[in-house]
Amino acid sequence: MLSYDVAVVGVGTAGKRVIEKISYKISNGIFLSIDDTEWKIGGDKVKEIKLNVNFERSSKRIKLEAYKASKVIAEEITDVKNVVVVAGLGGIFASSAAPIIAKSLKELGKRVLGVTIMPFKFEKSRLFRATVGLRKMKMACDGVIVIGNGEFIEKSPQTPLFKAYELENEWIGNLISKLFDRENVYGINSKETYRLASEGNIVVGVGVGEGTGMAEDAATGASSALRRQTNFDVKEALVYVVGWKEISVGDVSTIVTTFRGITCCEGEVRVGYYPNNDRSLTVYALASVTGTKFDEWDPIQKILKGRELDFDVYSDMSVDYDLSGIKCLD
Ligand SMILES: Nc1nc2c(ncn2[C@@H]2O[C@H](COP(=O)(O)OP(=O)(O)OP(=O)(O)O)[C@@H](O)[C@H]2O)c(=O)[nH]1
Ligand SMILES: [Mg+2]
Repeated sequence: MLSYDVAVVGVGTAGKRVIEKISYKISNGIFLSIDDTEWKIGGDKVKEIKLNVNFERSSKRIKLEAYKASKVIAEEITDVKNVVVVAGLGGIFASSAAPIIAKSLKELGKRVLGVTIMPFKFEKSRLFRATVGLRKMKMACDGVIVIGNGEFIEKSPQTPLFKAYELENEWIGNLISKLFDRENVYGINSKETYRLASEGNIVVGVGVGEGTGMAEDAATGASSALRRQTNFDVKEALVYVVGWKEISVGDVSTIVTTFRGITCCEGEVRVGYYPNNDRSLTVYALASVTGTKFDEWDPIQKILKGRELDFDVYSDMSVDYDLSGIKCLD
């Protein structure tokens, strides 16, 4: 019987788009998507579960259906210990469903890593819901990685939104595949990722470099993206360097020195290296920080310290459920 390293569950529209990318990049994984839209993911690697919430698309209804769906997911991934739940937060669907799915999978003994995508700052009506959703994900998961849509890429304002998403989804897919890459002898062990992600506030920065200054440029891009997401210095970081196979020891040293200089990181910086045939370098940095700018989108968090809004995820939920409303698309 085949055994898999990881199961990746994409929740909501953004989650569904990202899981499509990931399914082409990770060879030893199981892929599931939970959403309520009809479009079909390309390829045949992703099992799609469509939640039936069209008639009453409320947060409460989505949560109940998500709770039921988590039982279906559990059956699909019985032999897998590591689960990644990917969700774009801020809409109704994933902000409601993803914490429920993460929590029930964790209760079944899975090691759950959340990868949450935060809205652009201009999506004003979504910021509060996204941050509350993030808070729930932190409580539900063993660790959460936060990706800011605005900061993940140094995009030009002229870039069409769908292209920015496309590029970003490609990068998110690459990053997640590196987190579970067990073939590369210079890689970072996924246990390290879980450990760092469980430390509280983890943000991601990415930078790309080409040509002679590629190491410095890529490290500067990733570090500057991190700086924009927090007023605090980086405490500790995992740095994934992907690309140019002839990278030298000097380049790695440049990456670490540049990273430390810009992020003022005094703690450990661990570097994993993932060579390929590109003539460029991409640096993904996962950094642990004391606080992020996303915290400011949720002022209630400061007032209610420790007392949670609407966090009893199973309240009003009957455990005597009926799975017939859940449709798996083939
Ligand atoms: N990186 C990336 N972010 C996306 C994409 N689509 C949406 N987002 C972001 O993710 C957030 C949540 O959006 P959706 O995934 O569309 O929301 P949803 O969970 O499906 O919720 P509903 O709007 O209720 O359907 C948005 O605020 C966007 O910032 C995408 O393809 N890639
Ligand atoms: Mg949607």
